[in-house]
Amino acid sequence: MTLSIGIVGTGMMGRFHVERLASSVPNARVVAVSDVNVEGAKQVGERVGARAYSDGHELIGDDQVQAVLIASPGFTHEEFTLASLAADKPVLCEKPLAPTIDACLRVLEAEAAKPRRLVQVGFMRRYDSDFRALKATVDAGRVGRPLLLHCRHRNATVPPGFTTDMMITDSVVHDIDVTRWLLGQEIVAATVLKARPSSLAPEGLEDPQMVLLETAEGVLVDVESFVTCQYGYDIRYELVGESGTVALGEPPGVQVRAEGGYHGPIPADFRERFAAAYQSELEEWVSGVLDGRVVGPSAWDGYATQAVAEAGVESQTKGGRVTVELAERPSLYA
Ligand code: ISE
Repeated sequence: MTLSIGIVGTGMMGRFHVERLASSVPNARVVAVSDVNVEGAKQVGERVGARAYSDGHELIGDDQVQAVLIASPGFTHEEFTLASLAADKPVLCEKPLAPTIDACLRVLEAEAAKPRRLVQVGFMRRYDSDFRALKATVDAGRVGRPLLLHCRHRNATVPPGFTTDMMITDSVVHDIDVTRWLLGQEIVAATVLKARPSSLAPEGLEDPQMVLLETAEGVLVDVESFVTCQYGYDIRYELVGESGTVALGEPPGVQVRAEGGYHGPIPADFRERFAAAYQSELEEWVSGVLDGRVVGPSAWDGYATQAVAEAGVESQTKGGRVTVELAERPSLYA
Protein backbone atom coordinates (compact mmCIF):
# COMPACT_ATOMS: atom_id res chain seq x y z
CA MET A 1 0.00 0.00 0.00
CA THR A 2 1.16 3.52 -0.79
CA LEU A 3 0.16 6.74 0.96
CA SER A 4 -0.49 9.65 -1.43
CA ILE A 5 0.61 12.82 0.33
CA GLY A 6 0.03 16.50 -0.37
CA ILE A 7 2.47 19.06 1.03
CA VAL A 8 1.30 22.57 1.87
CA GLY A 9 4.20 25.03 1.67
CA THR A 10 7.28 24.54 -0.49
CA GLY A 11 9.65 26.81 1.42
CA MET A 12 12.72 25.46 3.18
CA MET A 13 10.98 22.84 5.36
CA GLY A 14 8.42 21.88 2.70
CA ARG A 15 11.15 21.14 0.14
CA PHE A 16 13.12 19.24 2.78
CA HIS A 17 10.13 16.96 3.43
CA VAL A 18 9.14 16.61 -0.25
CA GLU A 19 12.59 15.38 -1.20
CA ARG A 20 12.75 12.89 1.65
CA LEU A 21 9.21 11.58 1.13
CA ALA A 22 9.76 11.20 -2.61
CA SER A 23 13.14 9.52 -2.36
CA SER A 24 13.61 7.57 0.82
CA VAL A 25 10.40 7.00 2.80
CA PRO A 26 8.92 3.57 2.04
CA ASN A 27 5.32 3.50 0.79
CA ALA A 28 5.08 7.28 0.41
CA ARG A 29 4.24 9.20 -2.76
CA VAL A 30 4.07 12.98 -3.10
CA VAL A 31 1.10 13.67 -5.38
CA ALA A 32 0.54 17.40 -4.80
CA VAL A 33 2.32 20.46 -3.45
CA SER A 34 1.06 23.99 -2.86
CA ASP A 35 2.51 27.39 -2.13
CA VAL A 36 1.39 31.00 -2.46
CA ASN A 37 4.50 31.23 -4.64
CA VAL A 38 3.03 28.87 -7.21
CA GLU A 39 6.08 29.06 -9.48
CA GLY A 40 8.21 27.71 -6.62
CA ALA A 41 5.62 24.99 -5.99
CA LYS A 42 5.64 24.03 -9.69
CA GLN A 43 9.41 23.66 -9.70
CA VAL A 44 9.30 21.44 -6.61
CA GLY A 45 6.32 19.47 -7.98
CA GLU A 46 7.98 18.84 -11.34
CA ARG A 47 10.98 17.24 -9.67
CA VAL A 48 8.80 14.59 -8.01
CA GLY A 49 5.90 14.33 -10.46
CA ALA A 50 3.38 16.14 -8.22
CA ARG A 51 0.63 18.62 -9.15
CA ALA A 52 1.12 22.20 -7.96
CA TYR A 53 -1.54 24.45 -6.43
CA SER A 54 -1.34 28.05 -5.29
CA ASP A 55 -3.91 27.42 -2.54
CA GLY A 56 -3.49 24.82 0.22
CA HIS A 57 -7.26 24.40 0.44
CA GLU A 58 -7.40 23.14 -3.15
CA LEU A 59 -4.64 20.64 -2.34
CA ILE A 60 -6.52 19.41 0.73
CA GLY A 61 -9.67 19.05 -1.40
CA ASP A 62 -7.83 17.01 -4.07
CA ASP A 63 -9.35 13.50 -4.02
CA GLN A 64 -5.98 11.90 -4.68
CA VAL A 65 -4.45 13.43 -1.53
CA GLN A 66 -4.92 10.93 1.29
CA ALA A 67 -2.79 12.69 3.92
CA VAL A 68 -1.48 16.23 4.33
CA LEU A 69 1.85 17.59 5.54
CA ILE A 70 1.73 21.27 6.51
CA ALA A 71 5.01 23.17 6.22
CA SER A 72 3.67 26.63 5.40
CA PRO A 73 4.28 29.60 7.76
CA GLY A 74 2.95 29.16 11.31
CA PHE A 75 0.12 31.67 10.99
CA THR A 76 -1.53 29.43 8.33
CA HIS A 77 -1.38 26.20 10.34
CA GLU A 78 -4.77 26.54 12.03
CA GLU A 79 -6.75 26.99 8.82
CA PHE A 80 -5.02 24.14 6.98
CA THR A 81 -5.21 21.76 9.93
CA LEU A 82 -8.92 22.53 10.39
CA ALA A 83 -9.50 21.99 6.65
CA SER A 84 -7.68 18.63 6.79
CA LEU A 85 -9.79 17.61 9.79
CA ALA A 86 -12.98 18.67 7.97
CA ALA A 87 -11.89 16.46 5.06
CA ASP A 88 -11.07 13.59 7.49
CA LYS A 89 -7.47 13.49 6.26
CA PRO A 90 -4.55 12.70 8.59
CA VAL A 91 -2.25 15.67 8.91
CA LEU A 92 1.36 16.12 10.01
CA CYS A 93 1.72 19.79 10.93
CA GLU A 94 5.13 21.36 11.47
CA LYS A 95 5.33 23.29 14.75
CA PRO A 96 3.58 25.37 15.91
CA LEU A 97 0.24 23.56 15.82
CA ALA A 98 -1.17 27.09 15.65
CA PRO A 99 0.32 30.45 16.63
CA THR A 100 -1.91 31.24 19.64
CA ILE A 101 -3.42 29.32 22.53
CA ASP A 102 -6.95 30.09 21.29
CA ALA A 103 -6.15 28.85 17.80
CA CYS A 104 -4.69 25.63 19.28
CA LEU A 105 -7.86 25.16 21.31
CA ARG A 106 -9.99 25.48 18.16
CA VAL A 107 -7.95 22.68 16.56
CA LEU A 108 -8.27 20.56 19.73
CA GLU A 109 -12.02 21.07 19.77
CA ALA A 110 -12.36 20.06 16.10
CA GLU A 111 -10.23 16.95 16.53
CA ALA A 112 -11.74 15.93 19.88
CA ALA A 113 -15.12 15.62 18.10
CA LYS A 114 -13.64 12.88 15.87
CA PRO A 115 -13.61 9.19 16.82
CA ARG A 116 -9.82 8.98 16.40
CA ARG A 117 -6.76 11.17 16.20
CA LEU A 118 -5.82 12.64 12.84
CA VAL A 119 -3.34 15.36 13.81
CA GLN A 120 0.36 14.96 14.54
CA VAL A 121 2.70 17.86 15.35
CA GLY A 122 6.26 17.90 13.99
CA PHE A 123 8.24 17.67 17.21
CA MET A 124 10.97 15.60 15.58
CA ARG A 125 13.30 15.35 18.58
CA ARG A 126 11.08 12.55 19.92
CA TYR A 127 12.31 10.48 16.95
CA ASP A 128 16.02 11.06 17.57
CA SER A 129 17.75 7.85 18.70
CA ASP A 130 19.76 9.67 21.41
CA PHE A 131 16.68 11.40 22.84
CA ARG A 132 14.89 8.05 22.78
CA ALA A 133 17.79 6.41 24.63
CA LEU A 134 17.72 9.24 27.18
CA LYS A 135 14.03 8.63 27.78
CA ALA A 136 14.44 4.85 27.93
CA THR A 137 17.14 5.31 30.61
CA VAL A 138 14.93 7.59 32.69
CA ASP A 139 11.87 5.35 32.25
CA ALA A 140 13.87 2.30 33.32
CA GLY A 141 14.69 4.10 36.58
CA ARG A 142 18.45 3.83 36.03
CA VAL A 143 19.17 7.31 37.45
CA GLY A 144 16.34 7.42 39.97
CA ARG A 145 13.56 9.96 40.29
CA PRO A 146 14.25 13.01 38.05
CA LEU A 147 15.07 16.22 39.91
CA LEU A 148 16.70 18.58 37.40
CA LEU A 149 17.04 18.84 33.63
CA HIS A 150 19.71 21.01 31.99
CA CYS A 151 19.13 21.85 28.32
CA ARG A 152 21.30 23.84 25.95
CA HIS A 153 19.87 24.91 22.63
CA ARG A 154 22.30 26.81 20.42
CA ASN A 155 21.96 27.82 16.79
CA ALA A 156 24.95 29.23 14.86
CA THR A 157 22.83 32.01 13.39
CA VAL A 158 19.19 32.84 12.68
CA PRO A 159 17.46 33.99 9.50
CA PRO A 160 16.71 37.70 8.98
CA GLY A 161 13.57 38.79 10.82
CA PHE A 162 14.12 36.42 13.76
CA THR A 163 12.81 38.26 16.81
CA THR A 164 13.38 37.89 20.56
CA ASP A 165 10.00 36.20 21.20
CA MET A 166 10.87 33.61 18.51
CA MET A 167 13.70 32.41 20.74
CA ILE A 168 10.86 30.86 22.73
CA THR A 169 8.12 30.28 20.15
CA ASP A 170 10.42 28.92 17.44
CA SER A 171 13.37 27.42 19.34
CA VAL A 172 12.62 26.67 23.01
CA VAL A 173 9.31 25.04 21.99
CA HIS A 174 11.34 21.93 21.22
CA ASP A 175 12.78 21.89 24.75
CA ILE A 176 9.30 22.44 26.17
CA ASP A 177 8.03 19.46 24.18
CA VAL A 178 10.99 17.26 25.15
CA THR A 179 10.55 18.16 28.83
CA ARG A 180 6.85 17.16 28.82
CA TRP A 181 7.56 13.95 26.86
CA LEU A 182 10.67 12.93 28.78
CA LEU A 183 9.20 13.53 32.22
CA GLY A 184 5.55 12.73 31.44
CA GLN A 185 4.46 15.88 33.29
CA GLU A 186 2.98 19.19 32.33
CA ILE A 187 4.90 22.43 32.88
CA VAL A 188 3.27 24.79 35.35
CA ALA A 189 5.44 27.92 35.25
CA ALA A 190 8.07 29.70 33.18
CA THR A 191 10.60 32.40 34.09
CA VAL A 192 12.92 34.00 31.55
CA LEU A 193 16.10 35.93 32.29
CA LYS A 194 18.12 37.74 29.65
CA ALA A 195 21.92 37.78 29.66
CA ARG A 196 23.70 40.81 28.29
CA PRO A 197 23.15 40.59 24.53
CA SER A 198 25.89 39.14 22.37
CA SER A 199 27.51 41.87 20.27
CA LEU A 200 27.33 39.36 17.39
CA ALA A 201 23.52 39.11 17.54
CA PRO A 202 21.53 41.22 15.06
CA GLU A 203 20.43 44.63 16.35
CA GLY A 204 17.46 44.24 18.74
CA LEU A 205 17.78 40.47 19.28
CA GLU A 206 18.21 39.91 23.02
CA ASP A 207 20.36 36.81 22.75
CA PRO A 208 21.14 34.69 24.83
CA GLN A 209 18.52 33.96 27.48
CA MET A 210 17.89 31.45 30.25
CA VAL A 211 14.44 29.91 30.54
CA LEU A 212 13.50 28.22 33.80
CA LEU A 213 10.58 25.80 33.63
CA GLU A 214 8.85 24.17 36.61
CA THR A 215 6.96 20.92 36.15
CA ALA A 216 3.81 19.80 37.96
CA GLU A 217 5.85 17.42 40.15
CA GLY A 218 8.57 19.95 40.94
CA VAL A 219 11.32 19.10 38.46
CA LEU A 220 13.33 22.23 37.58
CA VAL A 221 14.39 22.62 33.95
CA ASP A 222 16.86 25.24 32.75
CA VAL A 223 17.07 25.92 29.03
CA GLU A 224 19.86 28.04 27.58
CA SER A 225 18.59 29.61 24.39
CA PHE A 226 21.46 31.06 22.35
CA VAL A 227 20.51 31.48 18.72
CA THR A 228 23.62 33.26 17.41
CA CYS A 229 26.41 31.23 19.01
CA GLN A 230 28.37 31.34 15.71
CA TYR A 231 30.17 28.01 15.96
CA GLY A 232 27.47 25.47 15.00
CA TYR A 233 24.24 23.80 16.09
CA ASP A 234 24.77 22.49 19.58
CA ILE A 235 22.12 20.65 21.57
CA ARG A 236 22.98 19.22 24.99
CA TYR A 237 20.87 17.60 27.66
CA GLU A 238 21.63 16.28 31.10
CA LEU A 239 19.00 14.86 33.41
CA VAL A 240 19.91 14.70 37.10
CA GLY A 241 18.11 12.00 39.04
CA GLU A 242 18.23 10.96 42.70
CA SER A 243 20.91 8.33 42.06
CA GLY A 244 22.63 9.25 38.80
CA THR A 245 22.64 11.39 35.69
CA VAL A 246 22.09 10.73 32.02
CA ALA A 247 23.23 13.01 29.21
CA LEU A 248 23.10 13.09 25.42
CA GLY A 249 26.40 12.01 23.90
CA GLU A 250 28.60 14.05 21.60
CA PRO A 251 27.52 14.43 17.94
CA PRO A 252 28.39 11.39 15.80
CA GLY A 253 31.52 11.38 13.63
CA VAL A 254 35.20 10.93 14.23
CA GLN A 255 37.23 12.76 16.83
CA VAL A 256 40.79 13.62 15.92
CA ARG A 257 43.52 13.82 18.56
CA ALA A 258 46.58 15.43 16.99
CA GLU A 259 48.99 18.32 17.36
CA GLY A 260 48.27 18.69 21.06
CA GLY A 261 44.49 18.92 20.72
CA TYR A 262 41.35 17.02 19.81
CA HIS A 263 38.68 17.96 17.33
CA GLY A 264 35.29 16.60 16.37
CA PRO A 265 32.49 17.72 14.07
CA ILE A 266 29.61 19.98 15.15
CA PRO A 267 26.48 19.99 12.95
CA ALA A 268 25.86 23.20 11.00
CA ASP A 269 22.13 23.34 11.71
CA PHE A 270 19.08 21.43 12.93
CA ARG A 271 18.45 19.73 9.59
CA GLU A 272 21.88 18.13 9.78
CA ARG A 273 21.69 17.28 13.51
CA PHE A 274 18.19 15.82 13.27
CA ALA A 275 18.34 14.33 9.74
CA ALA A 276 17.84 10.77 11.01
CA ALA A 277 15.06 11.94 13.36
CA TYR A 278 13.16 13.57 10.46
CA GLN A 279 13.56 10.34 8.51
CA SER A 280 12.11 8.24 11.36
CA GLU A 281 9.35 10.78 11.97
CA LEU A 282 8.18 10.52 8.35
CA GLU A 283 8.60 6.74 8.15
CA GLU A 284 6.63 6.17 11.35
CA TRP A 285 3.95 8.68 10.34
CA VAL A 286 3.46 7.06 6.92
CA SER A 287 3.37 3.49 8.22
CA GLY A 288 1.05 4.49 11.08
CA VAL A 289 -1.38 6.30 8.77
CA LEU A 290 -1.41 3.29 6.41
CA ASP A 291 -2.32 1.17 9.44
CA GLY A 292 -5.07 3.64 10.40
CA ARG A 293 -3.24 5.12 13.43
CA VAL A 294 -1.74 8.51 14.25
CA VAL A 295 0.39 8.09 17.37
CA GLY A 296 3.10 10.79 17.25
CA PRO A 297 3.06 14.12 19.16
CA SER A 298 -0.60 15.12 19.40
CA ALA A 299 -2.63 18.29 19.05
CA TRP A 300 -2.70 18.28 22.87
CA ASP A 301 1.11 18.34 22.87
CA GLY A 302 0.99 21.22 20.40
CA TYR A 303 -1.48 23.12 22.58
CA ALA A 304 0.31 22.52 25.89
CA THR A 305 3.63 23.54 24.35
CA GLN A 306 2.10 26.72 22.95
CA ALA A 307 0.64 27.57 26.37
CA VAL A 308 4.09 27.27 28.00
CA ALA A 309 5.71 29.23 25.16
CA GLU A 310 3.23 32.08 25.64
CA ALA A 311 3.98 32.11 29.38
CA GLY A 312 7.67 32.33 28.46
CA VAL A 313 7.08 35.25 26.11
CA GLU A 314 5.08 37.03 28.82
CA SER A 315 7.96 36.53 31.26
CA GLN A 316 10.37 37.79 28.60
CA THR A 317 8.44 41.01 28.17
CA LYS A 318 7.08 41.72 31.67
CA GLY A 319 9.63 39.85 33.76
CA GLY A 320 9.03 37.45 36.64
CA ARG A 321 7.48 34.01 36.93
CA VAL A 322 4.39 33.31 34.81
CA THR A 323 2.16 30.36 35.62
CA VAL A 324 0.58 28.11 32.99
CA GLU A 325 -3.10 27.13 33.23
CA LEU A 326 -4.15 24.38 30.84
CA ALA A 327 -7.69 23.60 29.64
CA GLU A 328 -9.25 20.27 30.54
CA ARG A 329 -7.64 17.48 28.53
CA PRO A 330 -10.19 15.89 26.11
CA SER A 331 -10.52 12.12 26.46
CA LEU A 332 -9.15 11.62 22.92
CA TYR A 333 -5.74 12.54 24.37
CA ALA A 334 -5.94 10.43 27.53
C1 ISE B 1 14.06 25.99 14.10
O1 ISE B 1 12.89 26.58 13.62
C2 ISE B 1 13.78 24.61 14.52
O2 ISE B 1 12.69 24.14 14.52
C3 ISE B 1 14.95 23.91 15.08
O3 ISE B 1 14.66 22.60 15.42
C4 ISE B 1 15.41 24.66 16.30
O4 ISE B 1 16.49 24.03 16.90
C5 ISE B 1 15.78 26.06 15.92
O5 ISE B 1 16.20 26.75 17.06
C6 ISE B 1 14.59 26.76 15.30
O6 ISE B 1 14.94 28.06 14.92
